[in-house]
Amino acid sequence: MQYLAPPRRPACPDDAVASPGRRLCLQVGALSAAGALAGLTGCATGAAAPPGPRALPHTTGLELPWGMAFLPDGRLLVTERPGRLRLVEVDGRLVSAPVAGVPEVEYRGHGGLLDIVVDRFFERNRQVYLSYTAACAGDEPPLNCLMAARATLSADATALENLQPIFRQWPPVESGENLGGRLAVSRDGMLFITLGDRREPGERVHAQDLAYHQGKVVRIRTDGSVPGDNPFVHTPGALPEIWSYGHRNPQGAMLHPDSDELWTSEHGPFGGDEINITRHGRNYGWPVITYGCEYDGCAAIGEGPTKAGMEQPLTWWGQPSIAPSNLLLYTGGRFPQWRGSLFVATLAGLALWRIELGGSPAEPQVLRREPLFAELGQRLRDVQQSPDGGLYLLTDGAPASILRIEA
Ligand SMILES: [Ca+2]
Repeated sequence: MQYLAPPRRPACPDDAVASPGRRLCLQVGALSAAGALAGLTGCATGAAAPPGPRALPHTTGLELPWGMAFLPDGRLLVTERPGRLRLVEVDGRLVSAPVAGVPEVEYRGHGGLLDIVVDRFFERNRQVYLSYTAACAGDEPPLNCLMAARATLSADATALENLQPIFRQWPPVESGENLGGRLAVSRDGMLFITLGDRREPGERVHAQDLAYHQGKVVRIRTDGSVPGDNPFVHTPGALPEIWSYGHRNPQGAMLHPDSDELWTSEHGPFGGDEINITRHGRNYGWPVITYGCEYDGCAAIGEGPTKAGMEQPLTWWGQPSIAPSNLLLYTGGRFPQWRGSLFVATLAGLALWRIELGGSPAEPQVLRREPLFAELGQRLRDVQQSPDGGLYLLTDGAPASILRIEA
């Protein structure tokens, strides 16, 4: 069983301090300008699981999954990047036939079928939203776009019906990396879509250019129309879907359960992964400011870590990068000790980070951070809360699994 395999060991920084109780090492970094605790890096050193909740197999046999979403009845929809949507029964059984009617995707680089979210009024409208990359222009070189579509899940949950694209990235690009691609729906019916900078050095500057969707978070209504209160609808030359800009690869997104504000997690460069409270019209700095450096040789990027008019992250991670894939604020009753904690699933970090928050939803403070389930040694693609307050992890790769956290 792959989830019980011995852990791989990420490199520990030389100046790491061992914490025997948790068999972890922590490197304390800087305080951010906002005063939030930042720059902590954790790495697993031991094999034994610490006491506390355990991760148990729930579903096995997935291939390159990317996103998962609970239906109100406790079943799960899971995307597989090659272009399949899978249904998981409440008991964890994977329905063998994929859900029919998914959009045609371009499965290349990091692309393919990416995220899925369920409408807040799913019980009334059976509406779901998908993100994916599609061939959208040119044969040589082939160009792709990040897309979003809405569809109705059939009454027997075997097919998507009335599939309708509602967002297409502009302009089309050749790169298949740093896609972003995460979706989140707010209580007031707005769909947020994250878009990465597409990685190429010539592309990253577009994160600061409002004529490009790259390096942005966009906000549309669930029918694809642009809300009139988006920040740049009256800015000449700006794409009206843009909500926030200056992002590198924001691959995680959630609406805060109390404030309904958008929070995102972002893959930074080497040692610059971030959590941001992602607000109307704000500039999150990339590639002008960052706490990280180039992956190749750690050359400096931009102008340093801060600049007037650019937002600071709520919290960030130093070297080595944890590579955050998605985030979730836990509100369930199954794990009372974790109520109100922010969970961040990580790929390279091989752990689920738990962040204790103080302050208010509008002005939160990071009180403490700890990596959990590092003993699994698993790259994690997603973390979600079930309707009955359970906590579930989606592993990466092929074969991949859904893990159920049990007290
Ligand atoms: Ca930033």
